[in-house]
Amino acid sequence: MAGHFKEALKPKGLNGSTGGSTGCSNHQDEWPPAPAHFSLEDPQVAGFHRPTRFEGDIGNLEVFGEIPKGINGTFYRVMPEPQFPSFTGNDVWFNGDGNISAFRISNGHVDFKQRYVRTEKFVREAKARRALLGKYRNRYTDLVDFKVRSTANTNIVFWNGKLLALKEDSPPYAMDPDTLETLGLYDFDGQLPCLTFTAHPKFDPVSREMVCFGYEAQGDATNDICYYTFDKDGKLGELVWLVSPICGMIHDFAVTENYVLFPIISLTCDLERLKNGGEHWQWDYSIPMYIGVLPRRQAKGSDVKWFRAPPGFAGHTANAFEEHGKIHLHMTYAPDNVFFWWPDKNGKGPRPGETESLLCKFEIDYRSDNLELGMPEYFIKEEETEFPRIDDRLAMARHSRIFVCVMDKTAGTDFPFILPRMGAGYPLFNGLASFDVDTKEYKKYFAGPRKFCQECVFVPRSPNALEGDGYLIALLNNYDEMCSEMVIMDTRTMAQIALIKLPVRLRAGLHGNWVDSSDIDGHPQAIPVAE
Ligand code: V55
Ligand code: FE
Repeated sequence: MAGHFKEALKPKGLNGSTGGSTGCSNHQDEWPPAPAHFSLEDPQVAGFHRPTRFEGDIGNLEVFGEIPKGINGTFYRVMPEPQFPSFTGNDVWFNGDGNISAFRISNGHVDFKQRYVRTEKFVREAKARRALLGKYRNRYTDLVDFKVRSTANTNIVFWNGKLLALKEDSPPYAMDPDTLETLGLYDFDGQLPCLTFTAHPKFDPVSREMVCFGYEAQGDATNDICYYTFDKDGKLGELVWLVSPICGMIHDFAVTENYVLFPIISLTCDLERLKNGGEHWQWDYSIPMYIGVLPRRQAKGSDVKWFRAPPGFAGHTANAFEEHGKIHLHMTYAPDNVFFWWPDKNGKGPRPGETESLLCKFEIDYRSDNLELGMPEYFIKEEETEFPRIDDRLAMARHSRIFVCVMDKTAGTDFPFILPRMGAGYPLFNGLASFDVDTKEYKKYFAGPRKFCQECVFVPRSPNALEGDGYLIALLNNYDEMCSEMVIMDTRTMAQIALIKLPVRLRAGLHGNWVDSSDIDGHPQAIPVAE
């Protein structure tokens, strides 16, 4: 499996190494030296992004304002935070080790706990006291053979009494939801049908199924997509193998009552490039934005239809549902490559932060022979929005409210103050917004002039509250204090009702989820669709 690029780098006798046994000579002098420190020059690990690598418990966080007594549950979130400095020179922020935060809220109090996921990478590197895993999703740049390369750094979801820490290139890692102890790699009791598991599984609030997929599902650079589901008892349900038109990144997806949708990002992978030590992804301006649509139940791989939208970046999905015979897909879409650090084959791409993700709607008729979707309808045009969330009780059904991170450049952010303090800082948002797709009401919350905002989670005011009536919880980066805060807002007003101060800095995270103590299986019950 190891390529010549890796063989040339591989030393013998490294702690925990399974390499060296292949009979290659000792290339100790070619061993990439382990940087002793996180470089002060590298923006990926500077300022607010400097890893603290904190693990521990802090009880009774300081609460300013009042947390409603009705909020009872845990906010879990994950951030990539490298345990050791990379030896690859330009590590991307997506490649750090997954560090899981849990904020347990009850009776107006917040207890905080944080633990790294004990991935194979984390454990072997801790033992070696240095980085061993090389570039993002390029095993040929590793210093040892890893069975699983997961960094477990993208999402943390509740399933069957466990937390699953997710990276889309690998199976999940399971964790104890109370202690955050890593239980180990999780293959669903031997049922996992392929090599990968998405970082964005969807939870059906009616059937209680988890709807999943993996891409590059038969290994690096393969075009195979595996669509699969687990029922509420943890048993494998649907299982369909499909072939993608390109080996592109499928980061998020969407599910309706009867369909599964796979939007493909125009970043493609090439095995030769990997073997030569290159990047996993390269942008391709010639590729349309594909959206694969597959019937959700009892489908064959050949039932998939690949719809095409104009070239653009498929961001996160808010939700999808069916109405009047059409599939409505609400997601973010950007005109250019949001992941600018993976440019095209000529090095062409937008400058950092130049292209903006916008919330929009695609309407798709699965039965149509016309596969060209045309431009989506934009919901909000005036400013960048990403990390859309809905009231999860309406997942796969008709929702009206979308909660989203927003960058309102006119809101009063003190950019000259923040920019030198933030380190590599994408994505950047200075507030949250609520958008109603029916009334078009757009209400914003601004975090403050020296704060940025991370993805939110929605907490219903009560189990049978109306759609979207409740609270939002999100982390803020406070650049005055170089510390993190957690904000709780009321969705009726989009105003802050409590601010919880952390004595530590939590870097940019990816995704998180709310587990309410009233949930029977970690997920909310469906509520009737509003008229
Ligand atoms: C994303 C994040 C990832 C990744 C692929 O936000 C896509 C998108 C944190 O890792 O590996
Ligand atoms: Fe994501």
